[in-house]
Amino acid sequence: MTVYQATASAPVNIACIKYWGKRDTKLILPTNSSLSVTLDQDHLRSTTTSRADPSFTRDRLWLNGKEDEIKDGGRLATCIREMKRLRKEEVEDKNTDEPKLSTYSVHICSYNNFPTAAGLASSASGFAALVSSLAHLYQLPVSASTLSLISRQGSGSACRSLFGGFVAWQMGSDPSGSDSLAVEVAPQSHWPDIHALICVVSDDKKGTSSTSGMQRTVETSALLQHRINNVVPQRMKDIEKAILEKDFDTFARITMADSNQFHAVALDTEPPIFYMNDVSRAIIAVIVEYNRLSIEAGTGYKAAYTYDAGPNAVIYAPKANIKEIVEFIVTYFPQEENSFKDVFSLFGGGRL
Ligand code: 2P0
Repeated sequence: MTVYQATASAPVNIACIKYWGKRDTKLILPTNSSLSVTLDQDHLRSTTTSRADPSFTRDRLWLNGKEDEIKDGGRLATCIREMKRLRKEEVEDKNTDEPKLSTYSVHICSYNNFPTAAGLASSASGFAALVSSLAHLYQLPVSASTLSLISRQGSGSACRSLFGGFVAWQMGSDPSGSDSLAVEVAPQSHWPDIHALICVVSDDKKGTSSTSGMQRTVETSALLQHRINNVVPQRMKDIEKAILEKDFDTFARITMADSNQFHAVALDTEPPIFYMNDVSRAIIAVIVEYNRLSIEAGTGYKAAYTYDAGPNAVIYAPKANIKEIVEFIVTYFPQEENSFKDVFSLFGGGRL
């Protein structure tokens, strides 16, 4: 008997230009393009195994060993349905000898190998790994950008985790979502000197989920309209150029400015949303001072901070600066309650 089973994994990504707001909540079409760095480390990944079998009576999913409901019309159901559609159209309709896997139910098991204490969003790596494993199972002859159209419908940021290195999610303009997809800006090998340091400030569950928070921002923030119309389009061009030219000063300036503006639009939401805490803000002050001293000495920017929908800092820096940054962070923020729980070094480094 043939066993139809495949395993794939996908890493976490951290945005430099933030996605915040949808113009279509069902198809998950964003109000602006975004750009991220995929953290290429073995210990921050989701790994998913999918199996199709004619004896299965319904689609089922287990997350970290616990069964999760696949709600009708929900994001998981949409991704599975769309992958089965691709299997039928791209494989079974073209070669009628192929087994009709699109008609079988699937069982899916997914694990995150990073501690939930890291406070990192798992939906991006999770949906990217799910779509990758089904693509292997179904032997789909399609590109990562095509798969990104489907992982996007699981979680917006998941479309960017299908590529390594520097990745853009082009917002697109078609109401069907057919051009809202991820593309590679540059592979990690283009600029391997950039490292990322994750400083876990708090592992508390965040108060406002990204999904509901961003739609409140769309509905109530005037500043968001300025951001999506007048700011992000130019920033996308400028940061792509900076990445291609390995211009760290520009990369750092844009990354920090976009983190600041994302948190400003969160604050401009009614009622306001606060994701950073006092420790987050103190880390910003330290990085700003570190850069100021370096700029005054004529050596340019040394590090860039960015914060997602939570208080944890991600610091991008050239490899040569990482040791120094870790040293002063540990000095300023000794490991204690309400301070760092952990510091991770990514892009070749491991846990410090
Ligand atoms: C990002 N975030 O670009 C931004 C920055 C959070 C802050 O993508 O509703 O979990 O599943 O599409 O992808 C978080 O949004 O939201 C996010 P859904 P998602 O990384």
